[in-house]
Amino acid sequence: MDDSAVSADRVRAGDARATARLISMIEREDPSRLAVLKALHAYGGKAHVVGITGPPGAGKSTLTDKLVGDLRGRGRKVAVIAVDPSSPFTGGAILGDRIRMQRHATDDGVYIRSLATRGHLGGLSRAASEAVRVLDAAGYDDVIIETVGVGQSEVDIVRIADTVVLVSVPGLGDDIQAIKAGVMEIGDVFCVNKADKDGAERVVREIRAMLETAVLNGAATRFTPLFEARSALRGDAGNAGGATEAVASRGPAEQGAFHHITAQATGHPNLEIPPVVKTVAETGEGIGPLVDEIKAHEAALAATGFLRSRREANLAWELGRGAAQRVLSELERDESRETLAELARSVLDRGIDYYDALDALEDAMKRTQRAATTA
Ligand SMILES: Nc1nc2c(ncn2[C@@H]2O[C@H](COP(=O)(O)OP(=O)(O)OP(=O)(O)O)[C@@H](O)[C@H]2O)c(=O)[nH]1
Ligand SMILES: [Mg+2]
Repeated sequence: MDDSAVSADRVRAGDARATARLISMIEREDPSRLAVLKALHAYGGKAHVVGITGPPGAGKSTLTDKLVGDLRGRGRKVAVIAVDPSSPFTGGAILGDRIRMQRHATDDGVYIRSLATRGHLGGLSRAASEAVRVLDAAGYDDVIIETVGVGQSEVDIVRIADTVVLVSVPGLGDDIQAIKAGVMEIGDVFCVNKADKDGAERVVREIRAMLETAVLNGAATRFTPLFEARSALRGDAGNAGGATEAVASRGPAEQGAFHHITAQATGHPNLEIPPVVKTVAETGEGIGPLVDEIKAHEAALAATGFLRSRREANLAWELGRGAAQRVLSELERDESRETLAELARSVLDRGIDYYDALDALEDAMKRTQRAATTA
């Protein structure tokens, strides 16, 4: 098959080769991908997009492999995108992932793919968004994106995923603490993997304590708006009620699976924090409960209407970034460079000031744009 044979129909019909080709076109920014992406647009928006992120070697790929197995058992079609910004095409990690996930290779309800780009800034993030849209339109019920790194990762998983699973492990040492405190705010579901190792219970306690503190301080976390939307739905004050309300007296059904009460660190018996799940990815221990929490989060997003709000905010952000990239590539054109140099000379010669130069540049770009649209 060559690229010209790649069509929306083929992708939607579950043709894995067409899907693979299309994602390769996305990786190398082939302009001919756009027609196919546009034709797929109408069919998207159904998949649950799950981000798996955490420090290198935390067991994200092993975990993802087990998640795939569990979700398949629930009758869902699953796609996985493994993003590796550091090792384009040749990375050992990617090879490892392929081998690790090989057992799904013959299952046509599973699609696994690593993603890399030639690496100008923002390229990988754009590619990841586009690949997610393709797999969504191709009919995968769950699209899992694995990204290495926490916070500083080039692919902003927080902007792509409906549900972010933040993976931690015991034994990372104290230097990771400072990083952890910040990244705690990006997770929806927290996973402590390698629970077979010493110190797992301590990591669980630390994470819960950090989450409790964040909630009590009214920190702007990723999960705060969902918690608020849910307590509004229930008609109570949730955590905003000073965490003193008798949440614990509600039955499990009312609380929902995604409802956690803890008194551990702070002594507030009814404080609600996100789930913290212990797993041993290698043996599959804890995977069922982890999937339950991921799915409960999806259900909570849907029930509160917050799924739509989150997607709207993400898309608005992505549109802004796309627009900025268009401006940047416009500025790279020879004509633009010449205009920039001319303006720079005028500023140096004290002809105009820096701000006049910026205004003049904006005008020049608008003129080019108008010329382009009327041409
Ligand atoms: N003891 C133990 N080892 C595990 C567990 N899960 C994964 N590992 C091991 O940890 C190592 C790293 O696992 P990966 O799944 O490749 O980790 P990763 O987070 O995907 O790594 P990168 O993608 O390179 O960041 C491998 O040797 C796994 O076998 C676990 O639950 N317990
Ligand atoms: Mg990995």
